[in-house]
Amino acid sequence: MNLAEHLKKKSTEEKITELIMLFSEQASVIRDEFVTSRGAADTKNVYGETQMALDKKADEILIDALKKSGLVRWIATEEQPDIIEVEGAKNQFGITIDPLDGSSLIDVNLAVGTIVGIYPGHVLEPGNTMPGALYILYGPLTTLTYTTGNGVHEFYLDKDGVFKLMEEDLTIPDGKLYAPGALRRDYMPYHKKFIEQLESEGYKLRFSGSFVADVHQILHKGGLFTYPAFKGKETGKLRHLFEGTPMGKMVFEAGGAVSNGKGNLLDVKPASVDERTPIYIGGKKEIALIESYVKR
Ligand code: AFP
Repeated sequence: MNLAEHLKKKSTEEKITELIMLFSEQASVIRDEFVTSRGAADTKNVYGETQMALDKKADEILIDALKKSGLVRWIATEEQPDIIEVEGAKNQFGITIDPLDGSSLIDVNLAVGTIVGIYPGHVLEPGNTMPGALYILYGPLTTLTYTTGNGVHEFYLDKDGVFKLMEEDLTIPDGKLYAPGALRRDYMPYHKKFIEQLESEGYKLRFSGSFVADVHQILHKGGLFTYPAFKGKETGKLRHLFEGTPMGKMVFEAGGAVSNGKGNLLDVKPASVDERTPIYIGGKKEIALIESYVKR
């Protein structure tokens, strides 16, 4: 079954179907750029990070496609300083995009991905208002995983450029992997104790430097990804809107949870488009454990 047939089978609203299909059509276009747009672009994004040529290219491809389609009113991307408002848009949707998460891994040929959050209107709203989210992972296979609140479903791009069903109704299993961001020497005391407990229980380390790829692995194998608050940076590193809430929505819909350490990240309304957040994402058991450490 292909993606279009699956969206139909799940009785997905027409406007959301169009949007998911539009993103799916950009996957091959972005993938082709991996060969042609290699290297750094010599510019910095709003966070002061060096942009890779591919970061910029993927950003352009997605913004152009969305603007032409008129399917959304608001576009926020990690590479743009301001939210774009599309004049004459057919729908009121707001979209958040991390065009290429993990892009510093492109030059060493590890998996990176595109992360998309869909909002009913403006994007500065809590993640629990999202009707859907998706991510495209460029690994040995190119895969697209989506949710519209009716299960989490994964597809692979076949040789004819069509996304075919790989796994339906994904649920996060019990597992013992942990992917811990930040330097150990900068851990907060509660976080240090939490990580030590996971280690004493035999959790195995898996951290690639690509959030989307690491969370994808946790979604399939269980456990937890974290990029916590750390000494000198109480807000953590990852972006609430571009990384936290869309991947949080995916994991939540697969039976897991996402937290900023104090509570459900999906309940938090971000104050600005570039807001960062501490993040814990994975199995419910692990999320309950860190929240209990933070309270102690
Ligand atoms: P890039 O997109 O700039 O490579 O950043 C990736 C990222 O935001 C996230 O995908 C990783 O989990 C995290 O940064 C890795 O951060 P460290 O380099 O501090 O481990």
